[in-house]
Amino acid sequence: MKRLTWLVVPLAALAMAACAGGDGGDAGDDGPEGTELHVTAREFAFEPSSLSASAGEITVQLENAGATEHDFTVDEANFTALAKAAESASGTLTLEAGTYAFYCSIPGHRESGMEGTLTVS
Ligand SMILES: [Cu+2]
Repeated sequence: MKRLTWLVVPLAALAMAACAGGDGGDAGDDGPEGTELHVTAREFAFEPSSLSASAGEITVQLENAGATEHDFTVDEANFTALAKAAESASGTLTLEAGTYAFYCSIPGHRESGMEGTLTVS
């Protein structure tokens, strides 16, 4: 009897540890992390110009591949991430489901083509 107990207890502990690990992984996937978007800016366009994200926290990684500074602006979130030439910037904004315009707010850039659409669902 004693031998059986020694065997069963460690097995039960292992099984519980495996379960806990699985649950933790699921929680992470479901989402407090939110969406991470990677966008490249140059004269005068964003790549890609069409983005999609899950509602909630959205992290924007802006890479400026251009020769002058550019930013990534979403008016509804009061958000701007500004990157100098050949540098990058990041920031986090929160959005509900909907369709939003993003653009570069440097004068003249949006008019030259630096705008796109962010779809949040
Ligand atoms: Cu720009």
